[in-house]
Amino acid sequence: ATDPVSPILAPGPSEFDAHIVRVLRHRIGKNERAAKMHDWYNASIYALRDAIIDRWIESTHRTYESGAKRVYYLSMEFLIGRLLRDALSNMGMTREMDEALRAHGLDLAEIEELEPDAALGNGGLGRLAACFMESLATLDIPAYGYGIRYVNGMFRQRIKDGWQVELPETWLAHGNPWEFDRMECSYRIGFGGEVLARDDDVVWKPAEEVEASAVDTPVVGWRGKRVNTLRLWTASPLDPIRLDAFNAGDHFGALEEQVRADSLVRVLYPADGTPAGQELRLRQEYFFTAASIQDIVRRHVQYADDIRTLPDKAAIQLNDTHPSVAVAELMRLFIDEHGLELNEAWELCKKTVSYTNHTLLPEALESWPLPLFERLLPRHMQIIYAINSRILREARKAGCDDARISAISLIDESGERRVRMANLAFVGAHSVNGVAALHTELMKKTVFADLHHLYPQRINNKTNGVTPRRWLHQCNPGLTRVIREAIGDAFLDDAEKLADLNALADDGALGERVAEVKRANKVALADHIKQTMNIRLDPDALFDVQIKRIHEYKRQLLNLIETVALYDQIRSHPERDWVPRVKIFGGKAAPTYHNAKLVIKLANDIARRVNSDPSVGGLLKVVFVPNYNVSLAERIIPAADLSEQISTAGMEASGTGNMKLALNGALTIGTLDGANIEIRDRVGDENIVIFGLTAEQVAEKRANGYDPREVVESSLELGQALSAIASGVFSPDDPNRYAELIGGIHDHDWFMCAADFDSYAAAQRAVDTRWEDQAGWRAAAIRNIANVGWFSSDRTIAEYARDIWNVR
Ligand code: DL6
Repeated sequence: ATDPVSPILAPGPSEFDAHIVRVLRHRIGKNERAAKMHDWYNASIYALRDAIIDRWIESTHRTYESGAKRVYYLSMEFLIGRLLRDALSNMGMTREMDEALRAHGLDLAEIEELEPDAALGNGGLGRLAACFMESLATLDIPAYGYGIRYVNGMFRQRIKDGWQVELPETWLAHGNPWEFDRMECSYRIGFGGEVLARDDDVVWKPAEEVEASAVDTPVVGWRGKRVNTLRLWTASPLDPIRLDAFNAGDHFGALEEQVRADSLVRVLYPADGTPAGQELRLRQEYFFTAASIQDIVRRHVQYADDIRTLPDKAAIQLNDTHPSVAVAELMRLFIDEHGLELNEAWELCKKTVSYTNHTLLPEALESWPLPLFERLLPRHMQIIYAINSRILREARKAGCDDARISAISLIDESGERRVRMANLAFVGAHSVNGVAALHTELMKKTVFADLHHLYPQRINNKTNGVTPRRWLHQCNPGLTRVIREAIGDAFLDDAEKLADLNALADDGALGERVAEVKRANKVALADHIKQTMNIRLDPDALFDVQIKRIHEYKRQLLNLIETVALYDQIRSHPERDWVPRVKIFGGKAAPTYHNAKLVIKLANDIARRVNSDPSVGGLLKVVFVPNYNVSLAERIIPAADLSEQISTAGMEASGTGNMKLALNGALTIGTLDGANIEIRDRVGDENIVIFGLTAEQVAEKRANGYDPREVVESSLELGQALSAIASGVFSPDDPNRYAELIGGIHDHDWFMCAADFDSYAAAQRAVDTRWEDQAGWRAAAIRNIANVGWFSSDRTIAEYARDIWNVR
């Protein structure tokens, strides 16, 4: 373990070693002889934590003293991954820890491997929240992240006979040394019941209540300047056991309340195909949002006795629509608890709240059946009606016609009535942002066209970013060292300084060093895959990587079809000079998403066939790496040569994997979608491989209809690959397995796999040609590294701070 930076805060190694040993003895109750690896792991974290706590207390104190405005990031997901390496590196204590452990014959890298991934998120949205938390601390902005402490986060993916099987992820099984229970910080969260009018007041009498209690995790910024708090809520019943029922012999029934409370924080994304699943999800959203809003308001009134100054001291960012009930909850507290009038409350709410949209996919834009919402949150429903009447009157005044009014309404009246959470977030916020330039423009033209017409100033763009600490310094220490030697250390504090590499891009010696590091990372990944999957990979082959959630719009299927076409070509033309390729896939499918799970099976079916076919002579290998998570991403990304960012144009809001891979020197093959466009603008056309339809062309084809069969007939390669898959060449045990999946391409090709195939295949062959010129490839890789520093989440957060939150 090498520290990318020199130590800044650390005590000397022997002092730190002594501290670990003390912790081992007094907190864990063991001496060095009795300690097992896991005891050393806990002792290491507790010892490091002690240094962090001092910073944490100091940071909190500084915020109270200065009366600074705080940022509150409300997110249903925080995809954190492991924390030990991150915290050590940000505290500048990696070397001390390494030396201290070595004195006891222990290896820091092995200790790091014991840490489970905190997988409290699905994918990009949750990982973005984790990067933002780190950048907020790095930029010394006082901030809290608020979410749920799921007992079982994202499921563990096993691949059994090629199929995805979901198992619970038990990340808390051995405790969590990072967290601090704050039992004293708890709130009652109500559900159901009725709303009573008393004199001039309105009183909500919930039918049930649970207690939300805070569990805090410190978030260390780069160089340990500030430590912020990630506050996750856990749930407990007010009455843990009904003793009368227990004593009457109903032992399970007596614990019903405990089970009900547990279910709120049990899993990350309860399947919402059933009414019970939907209700649980809405309950989860309200539970964590209400606890967070109450905590924010409590903190404010404790130090400023005027609730009206809340917007001066608090900026509440809603990460997607999941916490948008915050608008109604904040209004409820303003009106019912603090006695404000509706108009004043509304103005304060808008000034305090802002909302980020992360998707245009209609199925991901949340709305709740009105009867469910009203039954669970009757007071909030009244408030939403009151807001709606205000908004719709405003719209009518502004000249909106009936069609526009019904699109703007917070209630969807088109079928079964539903509460539109995105509209609620939009009207209750002063800022609504998209996450990449194209996405933001499409928000204005599509899902929010009518709201944008009414409030033309509200939508703005904040292109996503990733933290360079985790996604360069920590995951790729070899490359970090080479860059430091080439351009010095300034980029460690300002990723845009990576641009200094541009002047050296054609320097052959630097190209060699970058290539050596890449090869070493590929060897390490190949070793890992050999050990875990027993597949042997050639580190000199081109490592072609598509790692992300499995979704039809992300088009893993297009990649697989092209893989099959390449396999055919290699077998038909063995005399050609094929570039050896390793196709690496990783990602999870939502448990109820049939086609996505079928794509995983297809990847595994193709892998089995191709990898055991001697006629490809090792020129092509296909690997589906199980249980893709943050830690695996940290292994795979530094080893990638080619980054697959091939979504149907207009459908990927931004992507952040695209940024991480380019930052680690992979060339992108991609469509003009999401942040790919901005990556192209920065790295230059010559250093990225773009193919396929544009978002406009996709929209035009969908609107005017197009005949995919015609396309398939006109492309020999595509036709052959599709019929091989559909006829069972890769699934001899069940020849019809993929007939329907491939039938969808022939019938409508909604995701434009056929439409983009020829262009994609040609782009892949252009990649081969580029690869043959290794010096050119290395120069392009360096230009990618040099020009994606702008995609640091420090830059993104600085923009939010300046344009949305109005914090320093
Ligand atoms: O903004 C973070 C991330 C984007 O990079 C991805 O392009 C986008 O798909 C993802 N959105 C979601 C939306 N889910 N919901 N709801 O995960 O956000």
